[in-house]
Amino acid sequence: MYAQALNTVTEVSKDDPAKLAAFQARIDAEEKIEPNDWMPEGYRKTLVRQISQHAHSEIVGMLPEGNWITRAPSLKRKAALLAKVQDEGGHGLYLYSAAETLGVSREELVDALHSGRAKYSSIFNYPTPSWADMGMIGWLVDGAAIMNQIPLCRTSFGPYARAMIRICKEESFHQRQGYEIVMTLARGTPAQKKMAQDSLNRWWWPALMMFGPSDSASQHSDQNMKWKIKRFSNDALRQKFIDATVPQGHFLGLTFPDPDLKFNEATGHWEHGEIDWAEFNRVVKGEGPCNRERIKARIKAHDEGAWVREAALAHAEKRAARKAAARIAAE
Ligand code: FAQ
Repeated sequence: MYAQALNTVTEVSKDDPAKLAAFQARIDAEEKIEPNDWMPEGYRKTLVRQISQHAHSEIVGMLPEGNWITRAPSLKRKAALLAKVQDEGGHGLYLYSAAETLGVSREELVDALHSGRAKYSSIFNYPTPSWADMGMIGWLVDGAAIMNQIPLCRTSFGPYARAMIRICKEESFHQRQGYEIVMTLARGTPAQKKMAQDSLNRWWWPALMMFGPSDSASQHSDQNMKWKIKRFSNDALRQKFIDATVPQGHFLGLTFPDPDLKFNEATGHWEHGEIDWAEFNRVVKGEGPCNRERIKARIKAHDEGAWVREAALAHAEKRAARKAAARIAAE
Protein backbone atom coordinates (compact mmCIF):
# COMPACT_ATOMS: atom_id res chain seq x y z
CA MET A 1 0.00 0.00 0.00
CA TYR A 2 2.80 2.37 -0.76
CA ALA A 3 1.21 3.03 -4.10
CA GLN A 4 1.26 6.79 -3.75
CA ALA A 5 5.02 6.48 -4.03
CA LEU A 6 4.91 3.87 -6.77
CA ASN A 7 5.31 4.74 -10.38
CA THR A 8 5.20 1.32 -11.98
CA VAL A 9 6.55 2.38 -15.36
CA THR A 10 9.62 4.13 -13.94
CA GLU A 11 10.30 1.24 -11.56
CA VAL A 12 10.21 -1.26 -14.41
CA SER A 13 12.45 0.73 -16.69
CA LYS A 14 15.20 0.84 -14.04
CA ASP A 15 15.57 -2.96 -14.22
CA ASP A 16 18.01 -4.79 -16.52
CA PRO A 17 16.25 -5.36 -19.92
CA ALA A 18 17.53 -8.94 -20.27
CA LYS A 19 16.25 -9.84 -16.81
CA LEU A 20 12.94 -8.12 -17.54
CA ALA A 21 12.51 -10.09 -20.77
CA ALA A 22 13.28 -13.38 -19.01
CA PHE A 23 10.84 -12.48 -16.24
CA GLN A 24 8.08 -11.64 -18.74
CA ALA A 25 8.74 -14.91 -20.57
CA ARG A 26 8.16 -16.82 -17.33
CA ILE A 27 4.91 -14.92 -16.76
CA ASP A 28 3.79 -15.59 -20.34
CA ALA A 29 4.56 -19.29 -19.85
CA GLU A 30 2.23 -19.24 -16.80
CA GLU A 31 5.06 -20.06 -14.38
CA LYS A 32 4.51 -18.98 -10.80
CA ILE A 33 6.93 -16.38 -9.43
CA GLU A 34 8.19 -17.31 -5.97
CA PRO A 35 9.55 -14.96 -3.26
CA ASN A 36 13.25 -15.72 -3.86
CA ASP A 37 13.00 -15.39 -7.65
CA TRP A 38 14.26 -12.26 -9.36
CA MET A 39 11.42 -9.83 -10.03
CA PRO A 40 11.19 -6.22 -11.22
CA GLU A 41 10.96 -3.76 -8.35
CA GLY A 42 7.63 -2.49 -9.73
CA TYR A 43 6.19 -6.03 -9.63
CA ARG A 44 7.27 -6.44 -6.00
CA LYS A 45 5.88 -3.06 -4.97
CA THR A 46 2.60 -3.47 -6.76
CA LEU A 47 2.08 -6.84 -5.10
CA VAL A 48 2.91 -5.42 -1.67
CA ARG A 49 0.35 -2.69 -2.41
CA GLN A 50 -2.39 -5.02 -3.62
CA ILE A 51 -1.89 -7.89 -1.17
CA SER A 52 -1.66 -5.58 1.83
CA GLN A 53 -4.72 -3.61 0.70
CA HIS A 54 -6.48 -6.93 0.46
CA ALA A 55 -5.26 -8.01 3.95
CA HIS A 56 -6.33 -4.69 5.48
CA SER A 57 -9.74 -5.07 3.83
CA GLU A 58 -10.25 -8.46 5.46
CA ILE A 59 -9.26 -7.17 8.90
CA VAL A 60 -11.24 -3.91 8.68
CA GLY A 61 -14.06 -5.95 7.11
CA MET A 62 -14.47 -7.81 10.41
CA LEU A 63 -15.75 -4.61 12.06
CA PRO A 64 -19.14 -3.98 10.40
CA GLU A 65 -20.11 -7.63 10.97
CA GLY A 66 -18.47 -8.01 14.38
CA ASN A 67 -20.85 -5.27 15.42
CA TRP A 68 -23.77 -7.75 15.02
CA ILE A 69 -22.40 -10.89 16.72
CA THR A 70 -24.10 -10.18 20.05
CA ARG A 71 -27.33 -9.09 18.34
CA ALA A 72 -27.82 -11.87 15.78
CA PRO A 73 -31.41 -13.12 16.05
CA SER A 74 -30.70 -16.76 17.08
CA LEU A 75 -27.93 -18.97 18.44
CA LYS A 76 -27.50 -20.56 15.00
CA ARG A 77 -27.13 -17.15 13.33
CA LYS A 78 -24.68 -16.02 16.04
CA ALA A 79 -22.52 -19.12 15.59
CA ALA A 80 -22.45 -18.74 11.80
CA LEU A 81 -21.65 -15.02 11.96
CA LEU A 82 -18.94 -15.57 14.57
CA ALA A 83 -17.33 -18.25 12.37
CA LYS A 84 -17.54 -15.98 9.32
CA VAL A 85 -15.87 -13.06 11.11
CA GLN A 86 -13.13 -15.41 12.34
CA ASP A 87 -12.61 -16.59 8.75
CA GLU A 88 -12.10 -12.97 7.63
CA GLY A 89 -9.45 -12.59 10.34
CA GLY A 90 -7.76 -15.75 9.04
CA HIS A 91 -7.80 -14.41 5.47
CA GLY A 92 -6.10 -11.24 6.66
CA LEU A 93 -3.38 -13.31 8.31
CA TYR A 94 -2.65 -15.47 5.24
CA LEU A 95 -2.50 -12.32 3.15
CA TYR A 96 -0.19 -10.43 5.52
CA SER A 97 2.06 -13.52 5.46
CA ALA A 98 2.02 -13.55 1.64
CA ALA A 99 2.96 -9.84 1.59
CA GLU A 100 5.77 -10.46 4.12
CA THR A 101 7.42 -12.92 1.69
CA LEU A 102 8.11 -9.82 -0.48
CA GLY A 103 10.40 -8.35 2.16
CA VAL A 104 8.06 -6.02 4.00
CA SER A 105 7.35 -6.43 7.71
CA ARG A 106 3.94 -6.84 9.33
CA GLU A 107 4.70 -3.79 11.51
CA GLU A 108 5.28 -1.60 8.45
CA LEU A 109 2.05 -2.80 6.85
CA VAL A 110 -0.05 -2.27 9.98
CA ASP A 111 1.54 1.12 10.54
CA ALA A 112 0.64 2.17 6.97
CA LEU A 113 -3.00 1.24 7.66
CA HIS A 114 -3.16 3.04 10.99
CA SER A 115 -1.50 6.18 9.70
CA GLY A 116 -3.90 6.39 6.73
CA ARG A 117 -1.18 5.79 4.09
CA ALA A 118 -2.63 2.42 3.11
CA LYS A 119 -5.97 1.86 1.48
CA TYR A 120 -8.54 -0.82 2.22
CA SER A 121 -11.73 -1.61 0.35
CA SER A 122 -14.19 1.29 0.20
CA ILE A 123 -17.06 -1.06 1.04
CA PHE A 124 -16.15 -1.34 4.72
CA ASN A 125 -16.73 2.36 5.31
CA TYR A 126 -20.51 1.97 5.24
CA PRO A 127 -22.59 1.42 8.39
CA THR A 128 -24.57 -1.71 9.29
CA PRO A 129 -27.69 -0.43 11.05
CA SER A 130 -29.91 -3.52 10.49
CA TRP A 131 -29.66 -7.30 10.70
CA ALA A 132 -30.44 -7.46 6.98
CA ASP A 133 -27.03 -5.87 6.40
CA MET A 134 -25.42 -9.11 7.58
CA GLY A 135 -27.25 -10.93 4.81
CA MET A 136 -26.42 -8.21 2.30
CA ILE A 137 -22.69 -8.24 3.17
CA GLY A 138 -22.59 -12.02 2.66
CA TRP A 139 -24.60 -12.01 -0.55
CA LEU A 140 -23.22 -8.86 -2.21
CA VAL A 141 -19.85 -8.11 -0.59
CA ASP A 142 -18.62 -11.70 -0.42
CA GLY A 143 -20.25 -12.26 -3.82
CA ALA A 144 -18.26 -9.37 -5.31
CA ALA A 145 -15.13 -10.49 -3.46
CA ILE A 146 -15.40 -14.00 -4.98
CA MET A 147 -15.90 -12.63 -8.49
CA ASN A 148 -12.71 -10.59 -8.11
CA GLN A 149 -10.78 -13.29 -6.25
CA ILE A 150 -11.42 -16.48 -8.25
CA PRO A 151 -9.10 -15.14 -10.99
CA LEU A 152 -6.56 -14.29 -8.27
CA CYS A 153 -6.20 -18.05 -7.59
CA ARG A 154 -4.27 -17.99 -10.91
CA THR A 155 -2.35 -14.79 -10.19
CA SER A 156 1.33 -14.96 -11.14
CA PHE A 157 2.80 -14.64 -7.62
CA GLY A 158 2.79 -18.09 -5.98
CA PRO A 159 2.11 -17.25 -2.30
CA TYR A 160 -0.81 -14.93 -3.22
CA ALA A 161 -2.34 -17.48 -5.63
CA ARG A 162 -2.11 -20.27 -3.04
CA ALA A 163 -3.62 -18.14 -0.25
CA MET A 164 -6.52 -17.26 -2.54
CA ILE A 165 -7.55 -20.88 -3.08
CA ARG A 166 -8.58 -21.41 0.51
CA ILE A 167 -9.93 -17.87 0.85
CA CYS A 168 -12.25 -18.36 -2.14
CA LYS A 169 -13.63 -21.61 -0.72
CA GLU A 170 -14.52 -19.83 2.51
CA GLU A 171 -15.89 -16.73 0.76
CA SER A 172 -18.16 -18.96 -1.28
CA PHE A 173 -19.65 -20.37 1.95
CA HIS A 174 -20.02 -16.81 3.27
CA GLN A 175 -21.89 -15.75 0.15
CA ARG A 176 -24.36 -18.59 0.57
CA GLN A 177 -24.99 -17.89 4.25
CA GLY A 178 -25.62 -14.23 3.33
CA TYR A 179 -28.03 -15.11 0.56
CA GLU A 180 -29.87 -17.46 2.92
CA ILE A 181 -30.32 -14.64 5.47
CA VAL A 182 -31.67 -12.35 2.73
CA MET A 183 -33.94 -15.14 1.46
CA THR A 184 -35.38 -15.70 4.94
CA LEU A 185 -36.11 -11.98 5.31
CA ALA A 186 -37.50 -11.63 1.77
CA ARG A 187 -39.91 -14.50 2.45
CA GLY A 188 -40.81 -13.24 5.93
CA THR A 189 -43.25 -10.61 7.18
CA PRO A 190 -43.72 -7.37 5.20
CA ALA A 191 -41.49 -5.62 7.77
CA GLN A 192 -38.72 -8.21 7.22
CA LYS A 193 -39.01 -7.91 3.45
CA LYS A 194 -38.79 -4.13 3.77
CA MET A 195 -35.66 -4.52 5.91
CA ALA A 196 -34.06 -6.62 3.14
CA GLN A 197 -35.09 -4.15 0.43
CA ASP A 198 -33.78 -1.12 2.40
CA SER A 199 -30.51 -2.89 2.92
CA LEU A 200 -30.18 -3.77 -0.79
CA ASN A 201 -30.89 -0.12 -1.62
CA ARG A 202 -27.98 0.95 0.60
CA TRP A 203 -25.43 -1.71 -0.41
CA TRP A 204 -25.94 -2.14 -4.17
CA TRP A 205 -23.94 0.82 -5.43
CA PRO A 206 -21.11 0.50 -2.86
CA ALA A 207 -20.82 -3.22 -3.83
CA LEU A 208 -20.34 -2.22 -7.49
CA MET A 209 -17.62 0.22 -6.41
CA MET A 210 -15.63 -2.65 -4.84
CA PHE A 211 -14.32 -3.56 -8.32
CA GLY A 212 -12.43 -0.27 -8.47
CA PRO A 213 -12.50 2.64 -10.92
CA SER A 214 -13.74 2.18 -14.48
CA ASP A 215 -11.19 0.73 -16.89
CA SER A 216 -10.50 4.14 -18.40
CA ALA A 217 -9.58 5.51 -14.95
CA SER A 218 -7.71 2.47 -13.60
CA GLN A 219 -4.02 3.38 -13.28
CA HIS A 220 -2.62 -0.06 -12.55
CA SER A 221 -4.69 -2.36 -14.76
CA ASP A 222 -2.57 -2.39 -17.94
CA GLN A 223 0.69 -3.29 -16.24
CA ASN A 224 -1.00 -5.67 -13.81
CA MET A 225 -2.64 -7.54 -16.69
CA LYS A 226 0.75 -7.87 -18.45
CA TRP A 227 2.20 -9.30 -15.26
CA LYS A 228 -0.87 -11.53 -14.89
CA ILE A 229 -1.45 -10.22 -11.40
CA LYS A 230 -4.89 -9.29 -12.70
CA ARG A 231 -6.63 -11.49 -15.27
CA PHE A 232 -9.75 -9.41 -15.94
CA SER A 233 -10.35 -5.68 -15.95
CA ASN A 234 -12.34 -3.90 -13.21
CA ASP A 235 -15.31 -3.30 -15.53
CA ALA A 236 -15.33 -6.88 -16.86
CA LEU A 237 -15.53 -8.29 -13.31
CA ARG A 238 -18.15 -5.73 -12.30
CA GLN A 239 -20.28 -6.81 -15.27
CA LYS A 240 -19.91 -10.50 -14.39
CA PHE A 241 -21.04 -9.72 -10.84
CA ILE A 242 -24.08 -7.75 -12.04
CA ASP A 243 -25.07 -10.49 -14.47
CA ALA A 244 -24.85 -13.14 -11.74
CA THR A 245 -26.50 -11.12 -8.97
CA VAL A 246 -29.48 -9.38 -10.59
CA PRO A 247 -31.38 -12.64 -11.29
CA GLN A 248 -30.68 -13.76 -7.69
CA GLY A 249 -32.31 -10.56 -6.38
CA HIS A 250 -35.29 -10.86 -8.73
CA PHE A 251 -35.78 -14.47 -7.60
CA LEU A 252 -36.30 -13.09 -4.08
CA GLY A 253 -38.77 -10.45 -5.31
CA LEU A 254 -36.33 -7.61 -4.56
CA THR A 255 -35.67 -4.61 -6.77
CA PHE A 256 -32.35 -2.90 -7.49
CA PRO A 257 -31.96 0.83 -6.83
CA ASP A 258 -31.01 1.56 -10.44
CA PRO A 259 -33.74 2.84 -12.80
CA ASP A 260 -31.41 2.24 -15.77
CA LEU A 261 -30.87 -1.45 -15.02
CA LYS A 262 -32.11 -3.43 -18.02
CA PHE A 263 -31.34 -6.68 -19.75
CA ASN A 264 -29.85 -6.36 -23.20
CA GLU A 265 -31.05 -9.39 -25.21
CA ALA A 266 -28.44 -8.79 -27.90
CA THR A 267 -25.41 -8.83 -25.59
CA GLY A 268 -26.86 -11.10 -22.89
CA HIS A 269 -25.77 -8.60 -20.21
CA TRP A 270 -27.53 -6.40 -17.68
CA GLU A 271 -26.87 -2.75 -18.48
CA HIS A 272 -26.56 -0.45 -15.49
CA GLY A 273 -26.74 3.26 -14.70
CA GLU A 274 -23.77 5.53 -14.01
CA ILE A 275 -21.77 4.80 -10.86
CA ASP A 276 -21.29 7.81 -8.58
CA TRP A 277 -17.50 8.05 -8.90
CA ALA A 278 -17.42 11.23 -6.82
CA GLU A 279 -18.77 9.20 -3.89
CA PHE A 280 -16.23 6.43 -4.55
CA ASN A 281 -13.36 8.94 -4.56
CA ARG A 282 -14.59 10.55 -1.35
CA VAL A 283 -14.79 7.20 0.45
CA VAL A 284 -11.37 6.08 -0.81
CA LYS A 285 -9.87 9.39 0.35
CA GLY A 286 -11.11 8.73 3.89
CA GLU A 287 -14.32 10.71 3.85
CA GLY A 288 -16.86 7.90 3.82
CA PRO A 289 -19.51 7.52 6.53
CA CYS A 290 -17.36 5.25 8.76
CA ASN A 291 -13.68 5.73 7.73
CA ARG A 292 -12.63 7.44 10.95
CA GLU A 293 -14.55 5.02 13.15
CA ARG A 294 -13.00 1.98 11.41
CA ILE A 295 -9.40 3.17 11.78
CA LYS A 296 -10.01 4.21 15.38
CA ALA A 297 -11.37 0.72 16.15
CA ARG A 298 -8.37 -0.97 14.47
CA ILE A 299 -5.85 1.16 16.39
CA LYS A 300 -7.64 0.44 19.67
CA ALA A 301 -7.66 -3.32 18.98
CA HIS A 302 -3.97 -3.21 18.02
CA ASP A 303 -3.02 -1.29 21.18
CA GLU A 304 -5.06 -3.58 23.40
CA GLY A 305 -3.41 -6.62 21.81
CA ALA A 306 0.14 -5.39 22.51
CA TRP A 307 0.48 -7.65 25.56
CA VAL A 308 -0.48 -10.72 23.48
CA ARG A 309 2.23 -9.95 20.90
CA GLU A 310 4.78 -9.39 23.69
CA ALA A 311 3.79 -12.65 25.43
CA ALA A 312 3.98 -14.61 22.14
CA LEU A 313 7.43 -13.15 21.45
CA ALA A 314 8.68 -13.95 24.97
CA HIS A 315 7.31 -17.49 24.65
CA ALA A 316 9.02 -17.98 21.26
CA GLU A 317 12.33 -16.70 22.68
CA LYS A 318 12.05 -19.04 25.68
CA ARG A 319 11.35 -22.03 23.44
CA ALA A 320 14.27 -21.17 21.15
CA ALA A 321 16.61 -20.82 24.16
CA ARG A 322 15.39 -24.17 25.58
CA LYS A 323 15.95 -25.87 22.21
CA ALA A 324 19.45 -24.37 21.90
CA ALA A 325 20.34 -25.51 25.43
CA ALA A 326 19.09 -29.06 24.70
CA ARG A 327 21.16 -29.16 21.49
CA ILE A 328 24.33 -28.10 23.34
CA ALA A 329 23.68 -30.68 26.07
CA ALA A 330 23.27 -33.42 23.43
CA GLU A 331 26.58 -32.58 21.67
N1 FAQ B 1 -11.57 0.61 -2.38
O1 FAQ B 1 -5.70 1.15 -10.77
P1 FAQ B 1 -6.74 0.51 -9.94
C1 FAQ B 1 -13.44 -8.71 0.90
C2 FAQ B 1 -7.68 1.97 -5.41
S1 FAQ B 1 -11.91 -8.31 0.33
C3 FAQ B 1 -10.47 1.30 -2.08
O2 FAQ B 1 -7.90 -0.10 -10.64
P2 FAQ B 1 -5.82 -2.09 -9.01
C4 FAQ B 1 -13.59 -9.90 1.80
C5 FAQ B 1 -6.48 1.14 -5.81
O3 FAQ B 1 -5.90 0.53 -4.69
C6 FAQ B 1 -12.14 -6.80 -0.58
N2 FAQ B 1 -9.50 1.58 -2.97
O4 FAQ B 1 -6.03 -0.50 -8.92
C7 FAQ B 1 -14.59 -9.65 2.84
C8 FAQ B 1 -5.59 2.19 -6.42
O5 FAQ B 1 -5.04 3.02 -5.39
P3 FAQ B 1 -3.44 3.18 -5.12
C9 FAQ B 1 -10.84 -6.30 -1.08
C10 FAQ B 1 -9.67 1.10 -4.23
O6 FAQ B 1 -5.04 -2.50 -7.82
C11 FAQ B 1 -15.94 -9.83 2.58
C12 FAQ B 1 -6.58 3.10 -7.11
O7 FAQ B 1 -7.83 2.90 -6.45
N3 FAQ B 1 -10.42 -7.06 -2.20
O8 FAQ B 1 -14.33 -8.01 0.57
C13 FAQ B 1 -10.79 0.35 -4.60
O9 FAQ B 1 -5.30 -2.50 -10.35
C14 FAQ B 1 -16.88 -9.58 3.57
C15 FAQ B 1 -6.67 2.83 -8.59
O10 FAQ B 1 -7.30 1.56 -8.88
C16 FAQ B 1 -9.18 -6.92 -2.72
O11 FAQ B 1 -8.38 -6.17 -2.23
C17 FAQ B 1 -11.77 0.12 -3.62
N4 FAQ B 1 -12.90 -0.56 -3.90
O12 FAQ B 1 -7.30 -2.68 -8.90
C18 FAQ B 1 -14.18 -9.26 4.12
C19 FAQ B 1 -8.88 -7.81 -3.90
N5 FAQ B 1 -10.67 0.03 -5.89
O13 FAQ B 1 -3.07 1.92 -4.39
C20 FAQ B 1 -15.13 -9.03 5.13
C21 FAQ B 1 -7.51 -7.61 -4.45
C22 FAQ B 1 -9.52 0.57 -6.33
O14 FAQ B 1 -2.79 3.31 -6.45
C23 FAQ B 1 -16.49 -9.20 4.85
N6 FAQ B 1 -7.37 -6.34 -5.10
N7 FAQ B 1 -8.92 1.21 -5.33
O15 FAQ B 1 -3.29 4.39 -4.26
C24 FAQ B 1 -7.66 -6.11 -6.42
O16 FAQ B 1 -8.13 -6.99 -7.13
C25 FAQ B 1 -7.34 -4.77 -6.99
O17 FAQ B 1 -6.41 -4.13 -6.13
C26 FAQ B 1 -8.58 -3.85 -7.20
C27 FAQ B 1 -8.09 -2.50 -7.74
C28 FAQ B 1 -9.52 -4.47 -8.23
C29 FAQ B 1 -9.33 -3.61 -5.89
